[in-house]
Amino acid sequence: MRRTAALSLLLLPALAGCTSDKPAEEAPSEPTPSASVAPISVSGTLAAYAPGVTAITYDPALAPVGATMKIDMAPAGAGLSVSLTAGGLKPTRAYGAHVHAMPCGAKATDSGPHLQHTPDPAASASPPSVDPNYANPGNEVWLDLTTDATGTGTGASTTPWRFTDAPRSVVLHAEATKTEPGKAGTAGARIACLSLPADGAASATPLTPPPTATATATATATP
Ligand SMILES: [Cu+2]
Repeated sequence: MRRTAALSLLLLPALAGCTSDKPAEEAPSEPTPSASVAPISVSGTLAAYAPGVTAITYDPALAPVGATMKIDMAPAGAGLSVSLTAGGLKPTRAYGAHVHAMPCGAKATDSGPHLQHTPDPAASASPPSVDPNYANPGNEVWLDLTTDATGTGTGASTTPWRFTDAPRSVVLHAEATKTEPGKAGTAGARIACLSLPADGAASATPLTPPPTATATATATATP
């Protein structure tokens, strides 16, 4: 059976109670988060949907079969650094991309809404949140990218928070993500989807950022 996705879960030593025998290079002046967080790296090669396929194209014209998606998540201070690298897409073209709440499925809508740090109380899975107070790159993980001449592109986001609900997919959209009221967070059709493993994602779950956290949220390549 051909595997369309390779998973690698790299476990960090627990941050709490670490009895390192090497000298501290930079002693933290503030409490470190008590939860250990495992970086995860998930990659897949796009294929048509079939049961068990974890990297799916819904629009082979814009996200060809054989194109690749790779997501990396790692702790960044009290927050999270997330990056998406895609290859084999159309050249010099903008794509939207976000972390979604549900795994990819037969239908493009199966990946559910965007994960939000502070959920939009007025939103549900359908219709999704389009209020820029909630649907923004500081409250969601936006990974928009623009491909180069070879069809490769990278989008990245660093958040001062970590997920409380496990992220389960990264969705590639046909257009750059919009920010205006009523359309915020939308980015055209869902054209491809990479599922994230429940166990790996769960390890990035627990988190209460220390009150002194000063990290800022950024999203690159957004209009
Ligand atoms: Cu999305």
